[in-house]
Amino acid sequence: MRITALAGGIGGSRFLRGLLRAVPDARVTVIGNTADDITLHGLHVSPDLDTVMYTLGGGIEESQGWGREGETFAVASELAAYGAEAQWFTLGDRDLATHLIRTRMLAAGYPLSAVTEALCDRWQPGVRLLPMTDDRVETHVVVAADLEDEASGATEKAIHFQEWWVRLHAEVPARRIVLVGADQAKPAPGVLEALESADVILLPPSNPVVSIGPILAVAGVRDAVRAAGAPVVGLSPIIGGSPVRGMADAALTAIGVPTTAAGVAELFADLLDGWLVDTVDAEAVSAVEAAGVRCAAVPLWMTDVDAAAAMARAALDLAEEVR
Ligand code: GDP
Ligand code: FO1
Ligand code: CA
Repeated sequence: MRITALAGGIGGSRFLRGLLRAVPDARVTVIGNTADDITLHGLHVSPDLDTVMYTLGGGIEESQGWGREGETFAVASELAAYGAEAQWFTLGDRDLATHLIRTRMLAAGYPLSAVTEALCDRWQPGVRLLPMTDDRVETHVVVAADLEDEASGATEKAIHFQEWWVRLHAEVPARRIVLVGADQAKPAPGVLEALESADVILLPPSNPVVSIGPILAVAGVRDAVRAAGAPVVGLSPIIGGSPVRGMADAALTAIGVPTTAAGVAELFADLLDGWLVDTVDAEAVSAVEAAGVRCAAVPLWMTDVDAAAAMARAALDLAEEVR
């Protein structure tokens, strides 16, 4: 069975780990979000691709959900001693090797897709991991200007997603979320083919606005998902009206979508054949089905790999029902 999944970081990779346990023989292609990518100290950092690669490859810091296990921070503390920015975003020593190789290969002219393949040679994640695009796409968040900016007459400013998320903990209201470059970006090699040839397309419980949203915003991708012959099944990242972890509610509020399992289903209603909500959201099933999407309620807490595997089986069962 050929499965193609769209994925952000933690939610996406924990689900994928369950999927591989549930169907070890499946050929899984993952289309990863690169709109979180940021250049720091001259290095190209791809948090979501690395989270998938480390989680599936056995190198993740499990307690945190991102970064390398057994990490040390000698370089970060030396950079801080120089007063080098950005100190709100810490790169660990082990993780730095990944960014050094990625940056060196990009500078030598390799596209991000080729670099990702080379990095995965080491980690053997058990999936084919494709960046959504080889072009630069960055999520920016428009927030109210602070006093310093107002001196120049500006009333608002756009900051990099990571600055809003990591430095400001998404506590400053987002006026708009802008996917810079998405319209011009071309899907990376293999992306459209993986959607066309899939037997099932899955939307894991990733952040709908800043993880799945940017992937679908790459020119042609949303249309390719819609046009694909395979059933498209998603899993709600919202349980009982709150994101299980992280600040997805702040991102949903910014685009005017209610933080509910049904609200997220509506955001993807043009694509979805099936949608899974948690058992506590069983009352949402009829609303989702009224929008023409087959819906079922099953436990959606990824407490361990077995729980994630059970979710993956439920998603594949739903795909069979709607096929
Ligand atoms: P990020 O890029 O690291 O933020 O990760 P993703 O975008 O892939 O996923 C983040 C989202 O995963 C969060 O917004 C949560 O809503 C969702 N999430 C995390 N853990 C769970 C879980 O156990 N169950 C469900 N249903 N969603 C989860
Ligand atoms: N998240 C943080 O909250 N603080 C950090 O210093 C930080 C560093 C970091 C380094 C590499 C990496 O791959 C991820 C890192 N993250 C950090 C996680 C992260 O960037 C965000 O949670 C995601 O991009 C949101 O999806
Ligand atoms: Ca992300």
